[in-house]
Amino acid sequence: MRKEELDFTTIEQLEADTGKLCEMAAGLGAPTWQERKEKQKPQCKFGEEGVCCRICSMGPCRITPKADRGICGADVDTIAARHYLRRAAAGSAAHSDHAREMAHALLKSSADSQFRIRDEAKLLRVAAEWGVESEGRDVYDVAHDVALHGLNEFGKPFGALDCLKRATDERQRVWREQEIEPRAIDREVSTSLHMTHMGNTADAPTLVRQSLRVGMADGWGGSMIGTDFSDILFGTPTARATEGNLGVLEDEMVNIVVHGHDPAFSEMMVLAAETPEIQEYAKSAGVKGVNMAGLCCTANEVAMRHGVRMVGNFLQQENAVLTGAVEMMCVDIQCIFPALGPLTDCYHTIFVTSSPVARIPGSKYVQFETETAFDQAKGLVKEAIDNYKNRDKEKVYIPKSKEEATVGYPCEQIILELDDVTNSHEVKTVNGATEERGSYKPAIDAIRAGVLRGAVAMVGCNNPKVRPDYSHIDIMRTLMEHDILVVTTGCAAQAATKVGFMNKEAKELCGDGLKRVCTLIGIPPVLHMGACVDISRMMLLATGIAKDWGVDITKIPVVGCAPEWMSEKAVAIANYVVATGLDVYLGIQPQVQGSEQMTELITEGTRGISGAGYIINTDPDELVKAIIDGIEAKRKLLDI
Ligand code: SF4
Ligand code: MSK
Repeated sequence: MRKEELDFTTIEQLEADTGKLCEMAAGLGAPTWQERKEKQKPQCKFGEEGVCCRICSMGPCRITPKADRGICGADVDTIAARHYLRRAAAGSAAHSDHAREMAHALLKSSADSQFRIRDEAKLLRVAAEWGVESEGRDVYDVAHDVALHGLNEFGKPFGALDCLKRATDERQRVWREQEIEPRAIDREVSTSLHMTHMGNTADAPTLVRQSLRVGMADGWGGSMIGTDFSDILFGTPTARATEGNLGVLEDEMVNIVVHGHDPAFSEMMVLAAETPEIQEYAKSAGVKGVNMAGLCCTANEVAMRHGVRMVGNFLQQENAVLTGAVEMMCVDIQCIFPALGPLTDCYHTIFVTSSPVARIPGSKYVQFETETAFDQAKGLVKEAIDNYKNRDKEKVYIPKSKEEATVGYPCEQIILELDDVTNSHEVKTVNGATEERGSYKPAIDAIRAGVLRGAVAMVGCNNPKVRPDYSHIDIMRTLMEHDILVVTTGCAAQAATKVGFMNKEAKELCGDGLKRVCTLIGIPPVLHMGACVDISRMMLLATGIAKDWGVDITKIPVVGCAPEWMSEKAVAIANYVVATGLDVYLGIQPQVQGSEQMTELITEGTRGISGAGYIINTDPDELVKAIIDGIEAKRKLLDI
């Protein structure tokens, strides 16, 4: 197929679909974020610039031309830095608490339940790495010890996180010497909150250093453990076909949307819907079947492991309900609009919350427990089937737009794809465990030769401060044209799906070099690596490339980019990516620009600590130009 023949969905089509849904919603009096955003204008400039402090009840204090300090004497730099660290700590806490849940699920795993070991090789690899004996033992005894070891990483009193040993020696040295090596995960979160308590650290550079450390507790702690344990329990993802966008909802089927982040809940829903019992139930209710669809990062999890189709990303969560065709929306944790309560009241949609961490008014609360999860899931699917008869045809509008995608490229899959081309696969035994590892050398050779210029980890959310999805799409397209491979997670990944960038035919949109690589290996030019918790996979990918290349990670032409980020988790992520040694290009301001010192610290100051920093530009065209220039500058330093 030639470029001119490609007929992928455009951003204008996506916006037209949203426009039509919002118009119908207005007719029904259904509230939307677009309407609420208008009512929030103008947004508070003090908050925007990070110069407002509410840390103690002598405040709130704001820095203005007439007041250069808060009541306690905190200046603008202290105030901006404290709030920045608090956001990073909250993000780290969120990802890591998710991981803790996965550890508890692993601790309860058994051969006769749905929480069983699906990737034994990975379990044994982690066991060997952590010194958990596996020789001659029952696999579940090993799994439970690995889970306990993981749980200990949250609160161990001494030492640093074990996953740090996966990094290059050089990185480990930098982290140690710069004192950003995270100790226990919970300790870094607690210390961050303690440091920012009224009357403690006022020194902005120290607070920025701790932001890196608490970010590291997420990326090389909570997130990394969460990803490993999900793979062990539900299987390490492999490349598979799926589809994405609102058009995956079915007019004549029961639509259930799973939304959030924790795969434990969504996995059970997907497995339940596939049982003969549920299929029979649907038939007896006179419906054609159950159509499970994912939203936000839960979508990434179930798409990569089951091929479940993805209905959309963060700012599309209301759109799914507005179609009037969703019988049930089941959520777990994070990125869930409280607005879904009043919104689902306007439709027949049953809104189910499942976690004590995310209780939302207007929802039906079903507390999910590992022991009863599968039966609870079957009960919910049956309830959704029963609800199909309540669908009001007058309210239904399902946009047609959807695109095919190939998803599921964790490091293991990338290595396999490269092996298939070069036959460099080797099987080694490390500490008693079988380690199958090829090498990133073919990709490195392509970068050295200039066929590929480099790679960008595109991550992050949507944010109504910018045209939703536009920055993701615009930047990815330009990178592809410039022979830069994109690996992506989270809501950025779904933006790519919606416009066909994860379709293998999208190679036609690329420069000659990237097109050649995609054709040879048989991959799309945008590789799907998972949910936002899986950005830890990206750190291991960059580490693997640096190790196989034999250079420090700061030197490889690989960078991170979050053009539409919004959450506190994104602040934690940006910090650990920078601490890992990769520059991060941001399209949304991190709300510290009221402080010149903080602006300097996060863009330049961190370079003296980890060798990387932020590059911030809210214009996507200028941001992508900066990324390309940054990659070319790294190539020049490597003399390639
Ligand atoms: Fe105001 Fe200081 Fe209290 Fe912040 S900590 S609210 S600046 S008095
Ligand atoms: S869901 S954190 S909006 S990526 Fe992970 Fe999307 Fe950002 Fe939530």
